[in-house]
Amino acid sequence: MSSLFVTFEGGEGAGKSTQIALTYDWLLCLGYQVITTREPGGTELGKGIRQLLLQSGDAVDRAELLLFAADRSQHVETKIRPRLEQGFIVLCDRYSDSTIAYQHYGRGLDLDLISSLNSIATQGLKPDLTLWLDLDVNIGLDRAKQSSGKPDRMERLSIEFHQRVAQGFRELAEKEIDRIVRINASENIDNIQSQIQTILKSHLVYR
Ligand code: Z5A
Repeated sequence: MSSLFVTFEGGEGAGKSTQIALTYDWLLCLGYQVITTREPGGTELGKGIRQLLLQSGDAVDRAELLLFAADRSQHVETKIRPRLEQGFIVLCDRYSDSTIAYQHYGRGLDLDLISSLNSIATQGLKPDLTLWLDLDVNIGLDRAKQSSGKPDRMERLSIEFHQRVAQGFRELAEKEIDRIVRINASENIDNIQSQIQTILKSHLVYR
């Protein structure tokens, strides 16, 4: 059985975790070997980095960028790549597109710098498929607030910041049409899952 690396991207509260869990159950029922993971926080080291990133308030923009890169580096080398080599389907909640959307479009850090760090951290590992859950920023932030209660450090940023992030995902999807597929995330949970299964079926069949 061949491996597949699928990333889920989008703004806050877009429904990534919900859809990853449903996709995992569906693929397991079909008999695939599958794991779910996330960034930041997909490894033991990453859990500590996630805590630093989302709960402490004092990382400057470049420190934040380096922490995301450190998390990804550990994640790719110790978890994602080994599972892919074993033939697993890896479903990952956020990956390098998030760094471009949040740290470049959102924070305004230099794109070349981010691309270099992404290359170092991923060692060239790109997703086979990226599902971009596209949802109005206000709806997503409301959902995230309702589900998590206290907003984390990123959720507390201005609406303008989150609008720039959304623009980042739009532009990335326009540039990488072969990899990034837009999902209409304003539909209900079942309809979104059907969209995802339809797209994934073609990838599973043609690999
Ligand atoms: N970040 C970064 O800046 N740079 C990077 O390189 C990386 C990340 C990798 C990670 O936070 C933060 O790090 C993130 C980007 C930044 N910024 N923030 N905040 P996280 O992992 O804690 O948060 P998240 O990725 O944004 O996930 P989330 O807020 O938990 O949202 P979600 O996973 O997309 O949504 P959900 O949990 O599935 O759903 C949210 C709620 O909506 C929940 O109550 C659901 O039941 C409900 N829901 C889901 N789908 C629907 C539909 N279709 N209709 C109605 N309600 C729904």
